[in-house]
Amino acid sequence: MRAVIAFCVAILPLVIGITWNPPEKATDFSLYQIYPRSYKDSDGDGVGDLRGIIQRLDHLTESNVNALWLSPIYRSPMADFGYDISNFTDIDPTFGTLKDFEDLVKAAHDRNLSLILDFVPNHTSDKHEWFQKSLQGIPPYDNYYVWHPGRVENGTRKPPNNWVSALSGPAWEWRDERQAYYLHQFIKEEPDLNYYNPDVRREMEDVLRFWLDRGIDGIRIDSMKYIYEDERFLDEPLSGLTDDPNNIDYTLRIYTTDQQQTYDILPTWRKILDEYEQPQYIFIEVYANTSSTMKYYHYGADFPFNFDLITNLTRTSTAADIQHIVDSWYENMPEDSTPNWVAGNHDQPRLVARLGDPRARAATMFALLLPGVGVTFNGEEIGMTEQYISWEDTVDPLGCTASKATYQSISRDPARTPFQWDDSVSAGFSTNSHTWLPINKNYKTYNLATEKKDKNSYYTFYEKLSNLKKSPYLKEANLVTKVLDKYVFAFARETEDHGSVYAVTNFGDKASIVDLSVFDNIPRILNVHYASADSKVLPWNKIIQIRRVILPARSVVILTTLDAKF
Ligand SMILES: *[C@@H]1O[C@H](CO)[C@@H](O)[C@H](O)[C@H]1NC(C)=O
Ligand SMILES: *[C@@H]1O[C@H](CO)[C@@H](O)[C@H](O)[C@H]1NC(C)=O
Ligand SMILES: *[C@@H]1O[C@H](CO)[C@@H](O)[C@H](O)[C@H]1NC(C)=O
Ligand SMILES: *[C@@H]1O[C@H](CO)[C@@H](O)[C@H](O)[C@H]1NC(C)=O
Ligand SMILES: *[C@@H]1O[C@H](CO)[C@@H](O)[C@H](O)[C@H]1NC(C)=O
Ligand SMILES: CC(=O)N[C@H]1CO[C@H](CO)[C@@H](O)[C@@H]1O
Ligand SMILES: [Ca+2]
Ligand SMILES: [Ca+2]
Repeated sequence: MRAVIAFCVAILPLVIGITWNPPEKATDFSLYQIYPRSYKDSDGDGVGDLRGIIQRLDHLTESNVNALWLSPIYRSPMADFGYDISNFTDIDPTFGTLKDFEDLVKAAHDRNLSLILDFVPNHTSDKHEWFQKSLQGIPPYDNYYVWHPGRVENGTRKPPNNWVSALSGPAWEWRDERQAYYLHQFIKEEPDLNYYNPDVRREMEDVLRFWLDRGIDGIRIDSMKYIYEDERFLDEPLSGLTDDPNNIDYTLRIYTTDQQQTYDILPTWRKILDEYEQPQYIFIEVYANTSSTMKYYHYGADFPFNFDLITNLTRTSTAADIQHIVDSWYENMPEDSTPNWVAGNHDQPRLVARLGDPRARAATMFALLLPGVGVTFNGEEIGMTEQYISWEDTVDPLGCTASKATYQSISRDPARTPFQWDDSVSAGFSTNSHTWLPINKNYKTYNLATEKKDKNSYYTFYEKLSNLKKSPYLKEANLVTKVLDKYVFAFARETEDHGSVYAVTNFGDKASIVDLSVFDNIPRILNVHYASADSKVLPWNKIIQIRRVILPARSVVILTTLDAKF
């Protein structure tokens, strides 16, 4: 009987990956987001503060961070934990004083760390003096916000149109004092400023100068796409996704987001920043489609944040999906500009909760080894997971406006729990055993001090990546991306004279054997710089043949050429 020979041929989509060369003056550094309430509490009240940040700047230096971005520290009633600002030129007492801030700027600069502030131009707190005066119709504040008398239908007064807040519910709130509605694109305690009013634009320019005079190195602009609204106040077309007029997805936001005036205001801010000697960065927070996002590069931003690792990378992503995520940014970005990769932030579930470990490590590897600025949200360098927060302990306004049955899928609290420094009281975050959000119960295992001693820990991995990232040779290295198997994606960073690094990840649930010789210029053998999986298969600091590399299920591997200078 003749033997039947079965051929098993893996058919891969024929996708040619990109080769990208960093521009001459490429900006390539590591940016770290601090959520001040949760980084370090210096005075034992259970909430993080500026002195706490100063005490723990060494962690940033050790982690090769170049710039820190602080979520809002301004005076605020904390209805939205600082994004509701009642005084743009003062520090909230929770966080400290202006003197503490000045000390922080100095301490950061002493360590060559740039300090970026969150600039929140779209709205103020309803407790802001401007809004209180606007409410009473006192000039010139009467026109600082977006007021509208609404429309009367069959004798009943109704909001001017069908606009929905970006956090759900109507975007309009009635005030008897003014006999009018005001617009709030976020919570009702956050009335939108009226940017058609030149007085408002001037006030916000003064706010920028106030902080620039105190030595900051740039701004991260919050909720940029919401700044201007169409002045005709027309109904937005319905999306058809839901019949609920209070649902976030009820309308297509063509009159409340991405207005041309929103782009046009950016160069006016750029001009102010450029009046200062030290280089000033502008980063933009925007979740929008590719063309609307990329457009910010042309209006004076260093970059709009790239959230594709958050919005598009999932546990089931294929290698082709991942290659698309990576290639798209470089392909769509204007020439000679700065790419960037954001792995997480305070509005998203924790990276490890989203992807599981070790797929999360792949995302961290992308953020730090792909060319450009890599952004880390505090806690993600130690792989912090999400803590269950009871309904009673929930404080996020988004969670609180939901019901006991639904809050868990909406609340951002689980991703905001205090940083886990060590295994002492409150994970070394505070001397107080009661903290503003509960400490994650797993802190005895997952904390910076313990992880530093464990070669397989998340932090050890992060440290290795950050050491590679800081190398001047890697900053000049090109980028080549490849799909090696259905779930195996790899990219190379190649230099001419200083060696190369190959980053490989298997997102699949099965082991895969791949041939790395699809990379041109690759030598026959490479050093295993790091492997997340079984050390018997890929022992660290051992040499392997590139033609048959075994990648266990869900694994991350970093390989370097023997001549690598990083
Ligand atoms: C903001 O705070 C500063 C410093 O406390 C104060 O001088 C200023 O008047 C305040 N501005 C407003 C609008 O409340
Ligand atoms: C300070 O950091 C910048 C990049 O953030 C780097 O270019 C410069 O060499 C650093 N200076 C020192 C003294 O480390
Ligand atoms: C207003 O009244 C008219 C006539 O009674 C009716 O046809 C219409 O549906 C009403 N509109 C609303 C919005 O209730
Ligand atoms: C992206 O969004 C803008 C503004 O909302 C819209 O004008 C444009 O058509 C969209 N582009 C694509 C490709 O969907
Ligand atoms: C992200 O996913 C959306 C929806 O599937 C898709 O249209 C888009 O091309 C993806 N973007 C990237 C950069 O992968
Ligand atoms: C990522 C981010 O900063 N999101 C903020 C956007 O703005 C709203 C309102 O200011 C905040 O609630 C979000 O936290
Ligand atoms: Ca404190
Ligand atoms: Ca607005």
